Amino acid sequence: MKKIFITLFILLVFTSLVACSKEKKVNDETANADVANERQTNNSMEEILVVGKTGPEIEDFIFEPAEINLKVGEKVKLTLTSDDEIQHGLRVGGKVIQHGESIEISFEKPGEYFGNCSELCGAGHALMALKIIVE
Ligand SMILES: [Cu+2]
Repeated sequence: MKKIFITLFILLVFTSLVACSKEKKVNDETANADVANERQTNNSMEEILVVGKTGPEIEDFIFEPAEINLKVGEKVKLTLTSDDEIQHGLRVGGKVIQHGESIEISFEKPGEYFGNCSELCGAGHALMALKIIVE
């Protein structure tokens, strides 16, 4: 029984460290993000639906897509959605959006940027990451 608690504690510490290290990689200075209402539309801008998902296993906690490829300066609209009863949030580019909200985002420098879930949604919460590769 004691081993189970020790194992769970180590797992909790590990997942927290993973989440913290991913958060630090977000470069707020190069991200140009504007939170926009979902009802606002811009026909010339691609909209990417980011779906928050959970499941019985820790690795089932994901954003879909988990990876987005952008060109330097390319502006896209990310909209967060989920069928889960529990709330997710998406923290990206120094901003946070909730279910049904959108953010317009672009990056001025190539690199890898990370978003993560901003709502404590369950056991795999810390592993929910959105990777944005800018070339
Ligand atoms: Cu979460």
